[in-house]
Amino acid sequence: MKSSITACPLDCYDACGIVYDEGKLKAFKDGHTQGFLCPHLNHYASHERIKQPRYKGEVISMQEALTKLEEIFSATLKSEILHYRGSGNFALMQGVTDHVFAKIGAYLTDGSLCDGAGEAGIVEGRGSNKNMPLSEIAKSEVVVLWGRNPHATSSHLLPLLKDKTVIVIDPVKTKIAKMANLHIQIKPHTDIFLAMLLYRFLHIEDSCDDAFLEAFATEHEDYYELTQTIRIKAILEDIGMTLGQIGDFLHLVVGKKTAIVCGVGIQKYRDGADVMRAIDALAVGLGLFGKEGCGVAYLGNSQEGINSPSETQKAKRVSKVNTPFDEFKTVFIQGANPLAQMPDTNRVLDAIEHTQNVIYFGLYENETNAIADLVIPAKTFLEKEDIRTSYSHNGMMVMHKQVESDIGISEYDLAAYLGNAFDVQLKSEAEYLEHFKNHGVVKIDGSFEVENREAVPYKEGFDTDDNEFVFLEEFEVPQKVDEEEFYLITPKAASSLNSQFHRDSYAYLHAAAGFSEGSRIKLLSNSGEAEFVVKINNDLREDCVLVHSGAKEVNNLTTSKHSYEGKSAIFQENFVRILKID
Ligand SMILES: Nc1nc2c(c(=O)[nH]1)N[C@H]1C(S)=C(S)[C@@H](COP(=O)(O)OP(=O)(O)OC[C@H]3O[C@@H](n4cnc5c(=O)[nH]c(N)nc54)[C@H](O)[C@@H]3O)O[C@H]1N2
Ligand SMILES: Nc1nc2c(c(=O)[nH]1)N[C@H]1C(S)=C(S)[C@@H](COP(=O)(O)OP(=O)(O)OC[C@H]3O[C@@H](n4cnc5c(=O)[nH]c(N)nc54)[C@H](O)[C@@H]3O)O[C@H]1N2
Ligand code: SF4
Ligand SMILES: [Mo]
Repeated sequence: MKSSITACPLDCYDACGIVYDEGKLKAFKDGHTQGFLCPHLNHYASHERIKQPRYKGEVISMQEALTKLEEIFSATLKSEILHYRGSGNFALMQGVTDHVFAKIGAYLTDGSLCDGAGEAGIVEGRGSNKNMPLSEIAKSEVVVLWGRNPHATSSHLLPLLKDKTVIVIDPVKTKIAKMANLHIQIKPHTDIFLAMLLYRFLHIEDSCDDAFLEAFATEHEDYYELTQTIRIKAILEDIGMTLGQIGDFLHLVVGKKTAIVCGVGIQKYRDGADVMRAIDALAVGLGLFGKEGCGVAYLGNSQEGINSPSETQKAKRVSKVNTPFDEFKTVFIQGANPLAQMPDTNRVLDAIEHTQNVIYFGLYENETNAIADLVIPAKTFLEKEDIRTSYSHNGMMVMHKQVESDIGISEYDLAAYLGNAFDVQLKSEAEYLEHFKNHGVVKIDGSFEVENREAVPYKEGFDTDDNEFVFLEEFEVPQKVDEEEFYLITPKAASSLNSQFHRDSYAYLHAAAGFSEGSRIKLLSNSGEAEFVVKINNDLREDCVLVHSGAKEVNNLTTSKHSYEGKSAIFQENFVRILKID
């Protein structure tokens, strides 16, 4: 009998389990999904998708599209082909195409548009990125949401916060900030100061977990000295908080089972790795590692504990942050919308226009397929077999095909077609699925999890050479805005998943910034400019402009420079000026 079990494919912390019931998507009652999905999946069927392939604007059949694809590849030196893959669908079969591209000698990408800087900071400090899963956050007494907006991006965290002490550190008075026991409405890009000041006062108050420090962080005195280089009064004033709030924070967390739940908001900066590492250091001072219900949750590596069946080790790669599209004759874009989601759109557009063949393989119309020569529709997650893992829990979610459809082609079938055309061996689809599934194990409570992932990592110390935490030894003082400038923050919108679904298009400002609701403004940064309609939101700080990720043209304003560590995009490094248009 056909199984009705699947899972949401989207790039989202929660990776919810789904039951497909006569055309309706219903949430798993058990486990973290807790019986509810979010608006993206509740309205999944209402989003218009690309139904037919096209070449140079003309509708063609799928067979013609595949023949065209083969022709284009045959006419291109394989080292002049780039495979640019995004995260529109997070399930594991997406990666099968990597294998074929690597084997024919095409380029793949490396680097990150997402969490790379933070991850680099974690790895420098701890030697690995092992995440605190949702099931452990459930056991905490205190949850610190540090640059994470659960009502928009991880709603299945919310039921776990019930009856817990909640602290929010966010420049925006988010919904969760309004409900929290303590909200620090921090100035953007100043979290490193806050984390270091908290460590310093933890030490001054003699509240560090000394046994933990002696066992796994013996360089702590040097780190304390580093924290002493910060001028307390001036910095507190600058970042928008009081000494009282430092005291309140420590009072709420010391001696409590605490989860510090970080989001990507803290690390969209060139020193994003250091910010994350300073937060980790605070957790070390509090002795939060290796204990039940304690730890730091970030975006774990969703593929932790899973060996990739794709042979891509020898593939040549270019960065996915400042990709030199113009150095390639043929660019194959899969599950991504680089013309909206990569930084510095003007640069991307200019580079991609110098590419002879742009091929887009995806679900929706957007600014990238608008400039593509060949458009190949994909199958939705309901129309193909797949399996997925998560970056916030350890579950492995089997995704069975639910419906037959004439529209689109699956990633496996497209990879198999190319493999056949260019002599690349592929395993059967069932073998790939089995390969992934073999990394899972059924737990005592009946849940299916990735086998080699620990619920409570770092019990025996860190994964560094000597099992000790490696503290920051220096840090960069972040740049400050001029009086005429604003911080540009670009968090996720509740209504869209980056550039999929309902994309928000406003620039949000505090009323005190002096612009009226509905007026048109131009934002200017040293990367470019973009026009928006103003919405007033007094939950923002007066020195911030908020434009959601996925809003059209927001990335005209962002730089394609990399973070110092982690080869990551730094979407919030630019400041903006505002010009009134009408
Ligand atoms: N609805 C929805 N859900 C999503 C997504 C989506 O687009 N829409 N995208 C998915 C993806 S790809 C990802 S990576 C995750 C990311 O999800 P989150 O980690 O929640 O990331 P963001 O929404 O970018 O930022 C979170 C919070 O950081 C705050 N912030 C911004 N700058 C700073 C700062 O300098 N310091 C501090 N302390 N906070 C700051 C923002 O105001 C925001 O409230 O969400 C996933 N889930
Ligand atoms: N300014 C700013 N820019 C940002 C961010 C930010 O916070 N601020 N966030 C960044 C982050 S965290 C991320 S992760 C990136 C995300 O950026 P992208 O990886 O580009 O993700 P999406 O915008 O979700 O676009 C994904 C595309 O995937 C396609 N797709 C969906 N499902 C499938 C499928 O099953 N198969 C195939 N072949 N295609 C499919 C859809 O057509 C969609 O257009 O954006 C980054 N850009
Ligand atoms: S919360 Fe995330 S995983 Fe769950 S249905 Fe929504 S987008 Fe999918
Ligand atoms: Mo992301």
